[in-house]
Formats: sequence, structure tokens, C-alpha cells
Amino acid sequence: MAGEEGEGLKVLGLQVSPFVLRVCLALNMKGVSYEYVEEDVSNKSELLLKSNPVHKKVPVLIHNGKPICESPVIMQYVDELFAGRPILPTDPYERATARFWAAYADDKLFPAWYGMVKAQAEEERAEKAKETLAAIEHMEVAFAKCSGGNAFFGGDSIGYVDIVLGSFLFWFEAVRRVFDLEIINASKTPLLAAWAERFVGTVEAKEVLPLPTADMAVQYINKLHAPLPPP
Ligand SMILES: N[C@@H](CCC(=O)N[C@@H](CS)C(=O)NCC(=O)O)C(=O)O
Repeated sequence: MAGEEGEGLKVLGLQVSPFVLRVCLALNMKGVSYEYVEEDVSNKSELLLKSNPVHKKVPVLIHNGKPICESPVIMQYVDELFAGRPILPTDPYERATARFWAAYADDKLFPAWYGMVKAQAEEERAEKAKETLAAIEHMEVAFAKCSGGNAFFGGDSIGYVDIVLGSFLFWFEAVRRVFDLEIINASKTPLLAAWAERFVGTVEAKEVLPLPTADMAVQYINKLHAPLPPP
């Protein structure tokens, strides 16, 4: 078991990545410090390629020289490694439910909203927007069930599903600004709208370093849709 000071912890990241933010939030929640190294994903470092030879993606957590890849795996590793408030619920049924909804956010919600961000044609964007709104409605129902009337998916304080969905929020704001779509909407998903406000106000979310912003995500979207330079 590692010490609480998190010795030998390095995060290979990309500031605009929601998957990287999850890892930083999980480490923050446990109160451990870590070294953050920003990757240039268009020119990946030897360390990244060596640490994640299968996917070649960030985040990677390197703990005492050993790499751990894929954000859900990293979050669970961090939860098992460090004492303190658990990230996943301790009750096996609640744990399974939290894993289910986190996987749903990754497998359905993420491809829908990111598909919207990437879409070049209006028709495709409208289709992906529809899928995004359908997926978020499921998350609204999930919130009612998981929170049991408390402030967060995790109960009184943030947990696994809060971190997973909460890490998308700065991107949702960017989507609102660029495409005029409110993914979380006070009239259609009121529980999530109130949750999102509470989430961004938590110490863990406010103090995460490096803090990604909606401006960065907007810049990313604009770059993606910038006209090609003349040949
Ligand atoms: N399933 C992965 C997704 C990670 C991912 O998609 N990372 C992106 C940044 S958001 C990346 O490294 N992209 C670089 C590439 O695809 O070459 C996780 O949960 O960690």
C-alpha cells in the first residue's frame, strides 16, 4: 500500500481530455499529490508509447514506474490504493450500479456528444444531438436512483459516477456555446442541472490541477472545424 503522500505518482495527460480530468479528480478526492505531465498527442512521447503501447492514449498513471491505463481502471486503482473516502460505493450492489452507469456514460453518452462535436454535416450533428439527449435522460433517471435523494450520485459527497459525468461538464458548456445545445437542461433534466451546479462547486472540482475550461474545449472544436488552408 502506498503512502498517502502518493509518492512516485505521475499522470500523463492532456488538459482538454475529460478522461484525464477523471484521474486528476480521483487523486484529488483522495488528497494525494502527483506530478502532471502534459502530452502532445500529435507527437506522443516515448514515455507514453512505452507506458500505453496498446491504446497509445492518455491518461496513464505511472505509479513507482508501473503504468496503469484506461481512466475507469485508473480510478479503481486509485480507490483501492489510497485510504480515505471511497470513490466506488462499498455495498456490492451499489458498486455494480455505479459501474453500470459509468460504463453507460462512456459507451453511449460520450460517443453521442463527441460525435456531435466532430460531425461535419448538419444532418449527422442533429442525429448525434438526439442520441445525446436520449442518453442524458437515462442519466437523469440514474441520478434519482443512485443518489437516493442526496446531493450526488455517490450520496452526500462525490463518487465514481459523479467523477465520470462531472468530467464531461466543461465540454457540455462548450457544446452549448458552439452548437447552442443544452445537454443538461433545467426543464428537461432538472435533477442533473442542480447536481451539475453542486458538482462544480465541490472542493475536488474547484481545486483540480490543471483545471480544464470550456474555453479550451471551444478552441478545440473551432480548430476541428477550421477551413483547410489553401494547398
Ligand atoms: N477509454 C480511454 C479513452 C482515452 C482517450 O480517448 N484519450 C484521448 C484524449 S481524450 C487520447 O489520448 N487521444 C489520442 C489518440 O487517440 O491518439 C480512457 O477512458 O482512458
